[in-house]
Amino acid sequence: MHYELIILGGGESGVGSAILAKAKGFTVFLSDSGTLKDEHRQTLIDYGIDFEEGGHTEEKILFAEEVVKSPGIPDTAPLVQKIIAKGIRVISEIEFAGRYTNAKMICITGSNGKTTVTSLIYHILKSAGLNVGLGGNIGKSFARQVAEENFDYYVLELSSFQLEGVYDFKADIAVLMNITPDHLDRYDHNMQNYVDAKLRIIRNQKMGDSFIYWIDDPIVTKEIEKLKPASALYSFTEKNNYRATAYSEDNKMYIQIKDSVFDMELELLALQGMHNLYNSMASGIVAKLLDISDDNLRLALSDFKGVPHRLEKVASVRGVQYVNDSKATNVNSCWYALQSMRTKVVLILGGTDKGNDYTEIEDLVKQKARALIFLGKDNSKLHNFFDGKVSDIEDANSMKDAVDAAYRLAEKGDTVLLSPCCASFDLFKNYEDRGDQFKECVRRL
Ligand code: UMA
Ligand code: ADP
Repeated sequence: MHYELIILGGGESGVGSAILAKAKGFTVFLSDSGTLKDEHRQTLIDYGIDFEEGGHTEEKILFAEEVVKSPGIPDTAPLVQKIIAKGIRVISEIEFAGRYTNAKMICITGSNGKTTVTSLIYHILKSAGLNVGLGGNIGKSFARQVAEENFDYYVLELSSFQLEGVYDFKADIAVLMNITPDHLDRYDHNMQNYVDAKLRIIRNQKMGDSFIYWIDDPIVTKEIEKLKPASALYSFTEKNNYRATAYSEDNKMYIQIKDSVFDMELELLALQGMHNLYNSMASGIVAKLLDISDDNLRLALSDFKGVPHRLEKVASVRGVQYVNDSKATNVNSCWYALQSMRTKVVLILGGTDKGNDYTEIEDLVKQKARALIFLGKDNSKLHNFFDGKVSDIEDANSMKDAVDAAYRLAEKGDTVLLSPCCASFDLFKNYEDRGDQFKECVRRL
């Protein structure tokens, strides 16, 4: 049988794409090199979608008209190279699903802060009564929602992996939080390749569309000069820089937009810390662009519950505060976590290295870290960098060992911070598993 559309990968993204493809009348085949999760296999059977698992059959795949590739599969995978060499277009789920909805697209990317900002914008719009969906790199796949829901707005978190495969897709409102090194292992250790993927968030934007960015980000501002976006530009900063759309002064944040000024006391914001001020500002600009009232915005910025595994306070045990920042999977996010700490810190870090350079956190570690605990299968890179810079350094092979060591090393008034700088896949299923195990071990202390 000849299939028009091939879906590579049968995870959240691939299964969602297959459901949408089937709904739109394509002859579609899903191929997964590994073992499908039971729920995904069952969904494909329920929807009558042809699929294979345990390997990719090239004879089926190399004759497709188009291939929708799951974000976890890199372009360098030999099969993907063969598909490209045959001239078959390889797109992402976002490109595919974007063709079948007229909803207004609010898209968020950045090296850090994506999930927080996406969730906060969603909270603001939903609280204001808009018919809005949440998706992308978070939760239920965008494609599946396009197939089965009828939203007027989508708030989409977009990873660089997803952005790699967008061509005609357009964000009506694009938010780029920041660009710092991440995922360099996937980008040939070439930062510009990663930057280029991120900047695809403004691809196809025209006059009337909006682009929100951090005015102090050296990489993004340089790219803006180079690319000269046609969209209207809006920016944010924690400084009192009136050239920015959102800025702060005298413990208040301001958003000046559409001839009006929104203001709010910083202490009333649900999310605290400098990075979270950026997150509130970016979200606030989106809200004002969509004409959310000041009262609704103020309420939503103050009653947002936050997202687990991001600077999440777990418990205070014998005067020591334990904080779960398991989602800090790169060096920059750990920098912001350390920067927001008011006490001495016992820092638990380590895991799967993504081409990390720890120079960025060196000064903060020297200032604030009482001890470091390296939690990973291979801690040699961490030892090479930090040995001799902090007096107490220990290795741990499990979360229990790490938390026990932290308990021993921390002094009253300290904070034990899990902010690993690394991916979690060496010892844990994912960052949620790592954070959940941390919380469990702390509760058992
Ligand atoms: N697979 C193949 N062939 C290969 C390699 C993998 O078939 O050569 C198969 C695997 O066997 C597996 C499937 O592909 O069954 C997995 O695909 P995937 O890794 O793309 O995972 P999904 O479950 O589809 O989830 C993806 C995103 N995952 C990644 O980008 C790695 C999810 O982001 C996203 O929420 C989901 O799509 C929704 O559409 C997760 C993530 O870790 C949260 N993102 C990265 C991050 O945040 O750092 C970018
Ligand atoms: P992402 O989805 O981009 O990974 P998250 O919102 O999940 O971002 O936050 C991940 C980590 O990054 C958090 O644990 C926090 O320490 C840090 N962080 C959150 N927002 C920002 C920001 N605007 N700038 C820098 N770091 C941030």
